[in-house]
Amino acid sequence: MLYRTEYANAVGGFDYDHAQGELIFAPGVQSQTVRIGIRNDASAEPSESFHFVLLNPTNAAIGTSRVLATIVDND
Ligand SMILES: [Ca+2]
Ligand SMILES: [Ca+2]
Repeated sequence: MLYRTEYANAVGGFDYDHAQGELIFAPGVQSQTVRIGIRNDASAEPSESFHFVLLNPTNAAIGTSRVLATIVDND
């Protein structure tokens, strides 16, 4: 299946590294890890969020295809 990040109020390429790709699950494998880079800045701001989206499963069903990831401000 494919994955990608989508903007919410955080901006890909500015607040985090936009990511997309393909996940291939071997038989019996139920989880994988995708690392999304977070970009630091010096602005005091509200927490910012982006979506992590799964799509186009083949021979499988997706339970939850979209989740919201929140970047907690550190300034
Ligand atoms: Ca920011
Ligand atoms: Ca900040």
